[in-house]
Amino acid sequence: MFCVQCEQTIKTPAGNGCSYSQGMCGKLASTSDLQDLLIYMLQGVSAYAVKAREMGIVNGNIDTFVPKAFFSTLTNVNFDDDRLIGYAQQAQAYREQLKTAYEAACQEKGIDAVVIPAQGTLNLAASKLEMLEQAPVALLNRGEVHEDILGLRLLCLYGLKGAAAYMEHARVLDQTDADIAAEFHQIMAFLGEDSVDVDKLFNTAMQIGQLNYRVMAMLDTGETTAFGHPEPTQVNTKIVKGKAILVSGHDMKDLELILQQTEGKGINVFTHGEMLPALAYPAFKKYSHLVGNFGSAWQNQQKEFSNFPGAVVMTSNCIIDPNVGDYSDRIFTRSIVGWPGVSHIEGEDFSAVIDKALSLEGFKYDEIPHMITIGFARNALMAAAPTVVENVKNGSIKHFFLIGGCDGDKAERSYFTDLAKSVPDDSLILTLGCGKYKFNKLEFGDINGIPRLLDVGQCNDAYSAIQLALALKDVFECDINELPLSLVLSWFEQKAIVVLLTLLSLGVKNIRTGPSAPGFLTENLANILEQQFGLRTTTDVATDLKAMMTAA
Ligand code: FS2
Ligand code: SF4
Repeated sequence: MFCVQCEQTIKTPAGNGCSYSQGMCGKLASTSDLQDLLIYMLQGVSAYAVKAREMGIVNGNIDTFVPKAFFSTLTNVNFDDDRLIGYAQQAQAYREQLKTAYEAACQEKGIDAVVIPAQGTLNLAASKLEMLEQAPVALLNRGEVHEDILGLRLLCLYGLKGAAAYMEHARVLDQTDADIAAEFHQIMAFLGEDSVDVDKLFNTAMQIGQLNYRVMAMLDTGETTAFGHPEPTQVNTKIVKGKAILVSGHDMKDLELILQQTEGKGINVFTHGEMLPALAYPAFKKYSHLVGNFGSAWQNQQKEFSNFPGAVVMTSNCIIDPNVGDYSDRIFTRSIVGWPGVSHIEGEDFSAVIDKALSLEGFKYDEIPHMITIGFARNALMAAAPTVVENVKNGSIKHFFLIGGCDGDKAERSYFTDLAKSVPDDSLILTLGCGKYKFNKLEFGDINGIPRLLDVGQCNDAYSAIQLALALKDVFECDINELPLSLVLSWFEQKAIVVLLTLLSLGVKNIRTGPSAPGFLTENLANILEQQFGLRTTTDVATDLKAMMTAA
């Protein structure tokens, strides 16, 4: 086992990465090895997808499958070995399908077909035990490789995982793009070649950032087309009496299906974690039984789900061991999410969830509501932009902070709460991702009617924040890095990595990330990123705040 993709990875003096019998997230060595084997097989599919495209052969199902299956290897997504094996077997079948079609097309045109080695030829063994014996060939730290090269390869691979996840979120909303799929396959295949070319790997990291910008735009189109543009909305964060379903993750299509199927059934639906922003979309406002948000970010789910007297649906990341909190019989997984022994729902029928919720007690009383305001995505930000600009010009707003990303359970993450509380009163705070739960229930007041805390949405809604920054840059006729804007990103998993790559590829400088540097970034790589982009790790609030305000 070797996995170093998330913030909670095991760091040792001998080298970083979870590499024993189990990762810090609970991922077993066997699951990790199967995930690496799956990635290896997917790289074989992509390599043949690239070759097939050269012959004019494009297969939409395969274009969809590869990022979706890749998504299952992100942190806290799929811990179910049988499902991972199923994806790997499907990958092999798709690879052979593409290979056959490609070779036939070559023969027809009288050209020699290229034979893809390694990922293009490995055949999966019949049993899980034998597959695990094959796995060393696919380990991400395979071979003798300089740590900087390995770090760069992992930066690319983990970044591409984040982009793959957003591709799948967009695909669920009927948004696909053949050019994006082609580029995705090309990068996936390249990463399978174990390149030692530093420049090429570095450029690929930037290419992944650019690709993800287009993916996030596509996802934004999917969400706003399906559900309208988020509007500033007051959301109750306290419990409401009655039977209950809790919907977590990023997939709002699932939330819609659940709301439709629970209408008139006497069940209240709550959002959790990254589903909170859904409450701001016009399409969901017609459902009076969508009553608010319950709980906070993913790392608190074992305690919060234990206290939730209803059914829970995980539509995407982040899931952690449901057996710890003793709710494994009332949690359901969807899409690429998996936990062994937990009910998984395929298709569009949520009656198992509804039946479970009806069989449970539900909340016995109402709590006094506590309202928070959300819904400052692209359109709402743009609508507010003229007033914001006026307030910048008259000196009422002096600085913007983007404090967002992932949440996590390390104590050092109080940094983000302290930072939000400490920014000067004449500053606005934009936030996004589940990192917002570190401060989104606090009162920040307003500046001449503009709320000081603007919740932009899910982690992928970084796209909206980028649109605001680009609009402000145009209004003030300056470079994006000359705006009085400081970005502080809390990172945990691979979606945050790709959002960071997107920002870097757009030329955004001086971003701070925390609470610690990724385990796969060596000192050399961190230095290069600091020199080229001013990228640095957070230190302490007072020092960072002073530096950010001085730089403005
Ligand atoms: Fe939070 Fe987890 Fe959004 Fe990340 S719910 S850390 O996957 O994607 O952010
Ligand atoms: Fe370790 Fe994170 Fe990988 Fe889990 S996802 S095995 S905690 S690095």
